[in-house]
Amino acid sequence: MGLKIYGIARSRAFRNLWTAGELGIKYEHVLTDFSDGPSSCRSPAFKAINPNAAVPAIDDDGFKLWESLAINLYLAKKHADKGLYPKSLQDEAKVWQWALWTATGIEGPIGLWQSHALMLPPEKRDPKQAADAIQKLASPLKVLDDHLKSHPYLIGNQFTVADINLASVMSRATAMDLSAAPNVKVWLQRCLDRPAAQAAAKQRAA
Ligand SMILES: N[C@@H](CCC(=O)N[C@@H](CS)C(=O)NCC(=O)O)C(=O)O
Repeated sequence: MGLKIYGIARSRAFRNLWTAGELGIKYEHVLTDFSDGPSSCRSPAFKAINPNAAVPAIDDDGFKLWESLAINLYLAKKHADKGLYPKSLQDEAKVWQWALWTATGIEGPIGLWQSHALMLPPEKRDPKQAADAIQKLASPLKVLDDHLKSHPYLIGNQFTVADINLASVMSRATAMDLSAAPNVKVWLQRCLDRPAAQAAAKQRAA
């Protein structure tokens, strides 16, 4: 049976496709979208995998999991020999710290900014919402920028799943003015330049 990744690269499944690429593991990509057809994330068949009717989700030999960042943590830990998951308890805790920080403090405002600066049809964009999102991000981005002053990656010198989780959430922020956070800008580009990130981004653009 093996690993199945449900979603499309234009969704948050991008994060898991990137991780699977970094790990070099085999998987089946089950295209699951937002249509009304059988491949919809709202279909009864898919809701048996993720009752939230949202992608991504995985089925790993019968083990079902949803929430994109949790899926990345699971895959990285399962394949810890590939080096994306830290070895020490403290570094592992730091990976959790950054994942929760990403989910609770970064993803919301980044999503709002993306919608109103990049994704919505121009007539539906609200510049005030985009500006509010930038304001909400200022303080956490300063924390991240300070951290990255002395570390090339979130967990010291090692590229880990913590970087994938945060950089994938921030992946469209390359279009944001990051001049107040120069270390974030460099780190984000360093992460997104990785071949596995580029391969997942290519699928997203297709
Ligand atoms: N927190 C969840 C969010 C999942 C989510 O909202 N996914 C979106 C796509 S990126 C979705 O499937 N939305 C359902 C829909 O638009 O019908 C995660 O990170 O996996």
